[in-house]
Amino acid sequence: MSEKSIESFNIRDYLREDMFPHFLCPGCGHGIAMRALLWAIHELEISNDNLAIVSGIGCSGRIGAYVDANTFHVTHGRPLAFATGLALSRPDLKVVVITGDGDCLAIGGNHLIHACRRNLNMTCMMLNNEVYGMTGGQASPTTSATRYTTTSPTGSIEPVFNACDLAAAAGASFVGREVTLQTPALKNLLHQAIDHDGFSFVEVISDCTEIFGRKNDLGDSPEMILSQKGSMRPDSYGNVVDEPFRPNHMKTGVFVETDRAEYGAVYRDHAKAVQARAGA
Ligand SMILES: Cc1ncc(C[n+]2csc(CCOP(=O)(O)OP(=O)(O)O)c2C)c(N)n1
Ligand SMILES: [Mg+2]
Repeated sequence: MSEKSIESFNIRDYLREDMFPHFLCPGCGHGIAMRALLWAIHELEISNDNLAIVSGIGCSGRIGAYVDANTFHVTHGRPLAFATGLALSRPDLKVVVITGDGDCLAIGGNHLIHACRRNLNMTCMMLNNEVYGMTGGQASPTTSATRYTTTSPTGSIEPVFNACDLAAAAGASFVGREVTLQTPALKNLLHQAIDHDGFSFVEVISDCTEIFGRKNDLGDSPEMILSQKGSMRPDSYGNVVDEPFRPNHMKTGVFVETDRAEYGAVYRDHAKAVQARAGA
């Protein structure tokens, strides 16, 4: 596939301008993730007609509404289930799921593990802001220990999911993580994920300034986004990390890239074989 240059990328070509102004809070990282996604789509020369975006409920899920493509805003936790039917029946489409840490790992956690297990051709971009942003800031499966949320007013004491480890263990054939601070790296990761044949899972470390950052004294958007630099492992960025370094055991980059039978192809071959048997 040929790749287009950044100079030719005009994000407006990919947006529904009549949906603006958008509803995201100032400083929300989700918009950066949307830009990186559309930049990757541009590089891959995927036309609006061939792109299907399926999203669940949440600030993350709302992103889909701004993209000028085939978009489906479905029930909370269910975008992977909906996308499974879509990708199976329309293998000609590039299916991208946009979901949040709550949507994907809490109510939708079961769908995630089975999507990873099946390995159907689609990309799942999970925006991890450590919180249920849209509903006012409840704790999610990725809320770090000691963080204050509306459901952990004295500090969260729950262990967290490592979403990438979970996806890898469940069988996803492509798994990666990136932070919004490193937008070109995020674009490259999404490019690889969308190009991958099979189920690809990308965790984006985003930030929720208003609902989460404010409660936890994490500063404004620049402080929150810059802190991503210090919280990743130094080896993710060639050992160059600003001090003070706060290790949180998270790495960025591609963790899994394997060649495994794609479920849609297996399904179509199986259907043909069954039909041939029935006809014989
Ligand atoms: C069945 C159902 N349960 C609960 C809700 C309420 N609800 C809407 S969004 C959301 C959580 C969203 O959090 P996340 O997926 O992390 O997205 P964010 O807003 O943080 O981007 C919840 C619980 C709902 N809409 N439907
Ligand atoms: Mg969230």
